[in-house]
Amino acid sequence: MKRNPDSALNVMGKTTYIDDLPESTEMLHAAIVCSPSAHGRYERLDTAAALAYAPGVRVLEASDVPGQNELSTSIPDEPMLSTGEWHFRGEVLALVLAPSRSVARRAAALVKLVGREDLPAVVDPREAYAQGKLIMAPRTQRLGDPEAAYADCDVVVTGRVESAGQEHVYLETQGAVAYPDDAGGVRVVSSTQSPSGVQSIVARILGLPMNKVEIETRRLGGAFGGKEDQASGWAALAALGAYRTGKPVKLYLNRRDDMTSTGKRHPYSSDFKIGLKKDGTILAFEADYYQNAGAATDLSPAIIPRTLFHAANAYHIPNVRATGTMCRTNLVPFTAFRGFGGPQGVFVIECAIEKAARALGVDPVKIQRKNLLSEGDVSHYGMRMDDVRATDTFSRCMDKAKWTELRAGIAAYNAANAATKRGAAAIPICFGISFTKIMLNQGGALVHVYSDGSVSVSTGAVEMGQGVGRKIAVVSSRTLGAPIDSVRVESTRTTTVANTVATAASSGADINAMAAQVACIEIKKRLVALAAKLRGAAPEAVDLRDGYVTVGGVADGELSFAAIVAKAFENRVDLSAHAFYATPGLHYDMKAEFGTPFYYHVYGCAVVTATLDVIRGSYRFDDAIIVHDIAESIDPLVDMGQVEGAFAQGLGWACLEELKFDDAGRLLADTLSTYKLPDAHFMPRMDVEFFTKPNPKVVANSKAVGEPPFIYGLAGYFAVLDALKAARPEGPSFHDLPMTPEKAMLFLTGDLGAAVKGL
Ligand code: LUZ
Ligand code: MOS
Repeated sequence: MKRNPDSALNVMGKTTYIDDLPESTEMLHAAIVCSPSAHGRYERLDTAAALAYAPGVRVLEASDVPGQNELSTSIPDEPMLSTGEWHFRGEVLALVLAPSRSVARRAAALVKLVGREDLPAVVDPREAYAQGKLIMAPRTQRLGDPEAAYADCDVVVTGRVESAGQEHVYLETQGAVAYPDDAGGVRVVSSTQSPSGVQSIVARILGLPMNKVEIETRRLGGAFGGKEDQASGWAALAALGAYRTGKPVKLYLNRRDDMTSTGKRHPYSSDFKIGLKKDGTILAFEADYYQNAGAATDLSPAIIPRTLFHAANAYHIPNVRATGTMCRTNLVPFTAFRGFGGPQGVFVIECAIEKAARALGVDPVKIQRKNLLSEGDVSHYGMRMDDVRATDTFSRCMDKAKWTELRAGIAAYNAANAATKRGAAAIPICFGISFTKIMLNQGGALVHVYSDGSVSVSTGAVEMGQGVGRKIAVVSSRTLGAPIDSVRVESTRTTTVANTVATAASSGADINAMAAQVACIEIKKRLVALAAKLRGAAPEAVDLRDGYVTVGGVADGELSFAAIVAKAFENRVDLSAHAFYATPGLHYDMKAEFGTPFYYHVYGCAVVTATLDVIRGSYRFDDAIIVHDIAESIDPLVDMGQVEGAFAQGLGWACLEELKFDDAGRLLADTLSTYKLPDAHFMPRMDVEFFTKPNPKVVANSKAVGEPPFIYGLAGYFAVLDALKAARPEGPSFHDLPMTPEKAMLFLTGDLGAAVKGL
């Protein structure tokens, strides 16, 4: 298999992003004026000093918005430009335009707030809950009767779980360039996962019909969910600038502005109660998730149900209650991030199992194995689980890790060593594939075959380094029988494929490669019919494969793909096709919280081992063994990159990255020198094996890959916790992610109580 040609460009630094687009001399550069605290108001802005700073400076405020000054796609609570009250630190109050970026930034620093008054701020979700500050009413999913089931349990354990947020740290920060057009519209090149989403927001802000707004997305330097919803504001600000000045406007955040003003993974604070039989069978589980939604609705109402759907992870539990509450605080509006609330949900049940295992005096793996989903189980949201791969992947992973010997080896090591301790943990996964909002599970494609046999494929998919373009090219090439090198996947534009959804929910390839395939099948049918006519053969005997027409299975050397295409053009055959795909079989009753919200699930298991320095609290990860349910891989190198990258990002969230806000709502880790990311030294040796049973539901028998393996990172948390318990068996279970060396040390010295809530 050839390599994805994008990889070479990425590795050599030759890929171009928005900031690499050629700039014209008339282009204006934008800088933002941000709110100075978590909550407050002002009477007006004093822009005199900014305007006087240099010729050509302009300041745009809410009153300059010709349309509706609103970014939200649900509850209207997120003005693009503040109208006098701000609700989080980093909210945009004004846009400053200038002939150069540095002038714009310096002028922005001169904008003053007149009549500033700070107001009380809430940063803690439970406090917001106590004050009744909710985004929407809580949601609850139930199965059976947990309250009644506890009576039949031998052990019942309760606990509290904290998980911190996570910064996306996409390599390319948020940005856009907007160009006015002579018909009163705009064209915007945006770093977004959702060009159509940006199109509708820009149209709303400018008060234009959508056909006067074109969005183009070439490729992104990463997104991870951060540009699913939150690219719109930056694109709309640039568009407003272009609309008001008649000049192209570039808005590109620097890293600190990006870290301050854009949403991240939601922090959660949760309570659980779990009841088990002595043999480890889980009879009942309850959880209350307090989601720190931040200051605006954003995607929180879509993220909460995914937390609930993943409340039981890969386990069948007969009695479940899971309640999710979206708490409104004065932090930046939190948003989509790889896993979309799922990892936060999985962490809670895994903490409950860890604590229950302690109470029962057994290895958590015993409880995990005992309760894995089986074929035909009905989940707590009413979905009948089929093609279940929980036990297959779990057992394979345990075998590869030689779990029994591993445990015995660790016990022997820990008995012989006082200064270092080893630990190990496993995490099975079961991740639902489909947008939880059913409407979003649709996509389109437009395929042109040019008269020389080269192929142009457009879809709604956005390439963000994840390789979706490669997968679409492979599927299109295979379907058409055209050589892979003749297929070009185009930039994503609202004028080629309309009304698309964000490339998100791991479904980019599932939806868009499928749509491309449908379009390619249509074109191929026409080419095959023509070839059959030319060769006097029955159409059933004719095919197009590996660059040639075949008749009766034999390649026709004179009818290469390009040759039959040339003939088609001569014969006035349409060489273009548009197609549409909508994921079948999805339905969900939001009132009853019951249905089939997912097309299928992705399974897998990870085992991680760690060695802890008992004096310092520092640790290193030794090995990660992963068995991942990839089904038939469209491109194994792309998929391997996704699994390894997701695991690294998950391990960073679970152990290393500390998104720390102070009590006044100020982000303390707002640069890459204070926010620590995983690097090659942090990562363990990785042994990733693909579980390759085909998935006939999806294009090329494949499975979605982007998000599920993120959750494997949680195994790192529990591996370190396992080592900590070996060092200090009388210490409490503590469930407060990330497991930083600082927390590990406080645990070892017995001083954790002050640092961890709910101990
Ligand atoms: N976005 C979304 C997502 O709107 N709905 C989802 O279910 C989802 N899941 C994962 C990532 N993004
Ligand atoms: Mo998303 S968290 O952009 O799939």
